Amino acid sequence: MNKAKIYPWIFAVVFVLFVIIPNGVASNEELLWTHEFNDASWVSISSNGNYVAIVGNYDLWLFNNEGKMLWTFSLRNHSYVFPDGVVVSQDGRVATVVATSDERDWHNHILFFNRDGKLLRKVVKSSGYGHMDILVSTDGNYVVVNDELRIFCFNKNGREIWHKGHRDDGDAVPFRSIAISADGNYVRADEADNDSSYFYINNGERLHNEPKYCKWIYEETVSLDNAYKVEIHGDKILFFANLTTILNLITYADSVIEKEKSKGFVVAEAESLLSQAENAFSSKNYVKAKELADKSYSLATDIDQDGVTNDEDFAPTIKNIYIYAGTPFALLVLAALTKVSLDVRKRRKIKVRIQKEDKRTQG
Ligand SMILES: [Ca+2]
Repeated sequence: MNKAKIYPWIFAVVFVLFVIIPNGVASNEELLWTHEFNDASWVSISSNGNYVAIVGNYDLWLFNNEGKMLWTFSLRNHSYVFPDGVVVSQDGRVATVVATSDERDWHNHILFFNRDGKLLRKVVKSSGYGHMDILVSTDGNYVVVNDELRIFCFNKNGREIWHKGHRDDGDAVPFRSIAISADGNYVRADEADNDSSYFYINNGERLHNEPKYCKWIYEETVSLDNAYKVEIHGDKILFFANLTTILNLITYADSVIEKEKSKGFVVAEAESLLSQAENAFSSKNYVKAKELADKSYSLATDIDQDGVTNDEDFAPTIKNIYIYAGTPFALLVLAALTKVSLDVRKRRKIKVRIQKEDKRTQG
């Protein structure tokens, strides 16, 4: 075992001896921050763990994972009441379900915000079909909302892509709840008779059977990699880091770096980020440690960061966009040069012809 390989093991042993054992194995969760609210009804964490959205009877808030409030939106000032849920996607977009009422009916509103708290779109659905659930796909590209009889799917900007009514077989068995698969491809609608329906998320087409190997997500209060968790306790929001998970992410990034290195890829930058991640972890800056470990992993597996992993990249150290973009550019230059040279020849020919004709007329 070489030196580089032994360091993470030493790190892990030290961690177990001095961090996990003294705190007890069960308490590998560290409370990173907490925030007190007058009222907080629903909470959501983005799949990457970077954002937390909270909605209460009066306000909507967006926080980052370090507990910094990014913006707030007053529901009360817009006469919205009864929030039914909130979601936040990886890029910090927020969607929430709230209601308004007139003399005749209640109306559900689905509000879509960008990361800066700008209201991008509001969709109004008349009520009478009960409470609404709201979920966002892992990649943040779809927002799915349901009431008892309908499911609506929106794109990330709040444009409706499809909706489905409850299956019309004479028995009104309302939708009880919805779930989205962790891979972000399917929607599951659970019915009151314990039956379920399944749909492709991108077009709403009904599946005949339950897709295999699906992990269903009913609410987002834990980040997808399990590193962060958010909870409501009375008037408080609590944000936890799972130290075992973050340490595993660091160890995993290290093993990936070693693997890529053994294939001959230059991973110096990833190594530097990883040692920064280890330092951040030691100084209890867990958010930074996770961020650096994620970056280090990403850099190790895709050196030029063009989205194609080194193994599949035919030029792993040059962004493919330059190569693809370079080809048409070269063709254009070639075409332009050819045209210039043709023009020059044409002009020369014309010149020669004029000179000949001049000679003839003079002669
Ligand atoms: Ca690449």
